[in-house]
Amino acid sequence: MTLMHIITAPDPRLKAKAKPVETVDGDVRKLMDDMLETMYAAPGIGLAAPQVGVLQRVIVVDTAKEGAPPLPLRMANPEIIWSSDEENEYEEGCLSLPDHYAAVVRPQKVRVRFIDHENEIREIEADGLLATCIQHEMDHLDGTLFVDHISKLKRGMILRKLQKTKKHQAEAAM
Ligand code: GNR
Ligand code: NI
Repeated sequence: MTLMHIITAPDPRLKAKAKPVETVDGDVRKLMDDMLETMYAAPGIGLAAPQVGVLQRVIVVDTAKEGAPPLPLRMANPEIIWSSDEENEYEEGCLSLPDHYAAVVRPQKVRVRFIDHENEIREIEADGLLATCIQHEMDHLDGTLFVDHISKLKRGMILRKLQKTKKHQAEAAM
């Protein structure tokens, strides 16, 4: 198991489109496990491969409540094959936009098809926070961040603050 470095905005890798996985082999399985370890350590409830600099269509998610047994999900090439008309608003955060939060509206339920860690095709129906989290992670695979779903004004505020934080951190490290 290896802890990976999580990239923060602005970074061109967070805006790129990730490539489909051909087969979930040992290398992809190790990536999934390293991403889960990195996600739990952060801590976060989801992580997409581009956030650790890997431009492959791989996400991991665990929305189990604190103290409850973990429910890790490992997905390659996830696709939304159905989404509800009913919508839901959540206050979203992102490990690549640290310390910034905004309300995002998305479908309340989604049906997702993906390849699991054993290279089997699977489908699940997700609701509530799990549905939000899967959609947030899948956005990362197409270079979309939660701030791309909010007003231009709010997005600009968050991205400018992050750029400033990064500059200060770089100066402090010199
Ligand atoms: O840890 C995370 N929390 C979260 C809260 C609300 C909606 C989405 C998320 S995902 C985020 C981790 C992350 O950045 N995944 O890409
Ligand atoms: Ni994110």
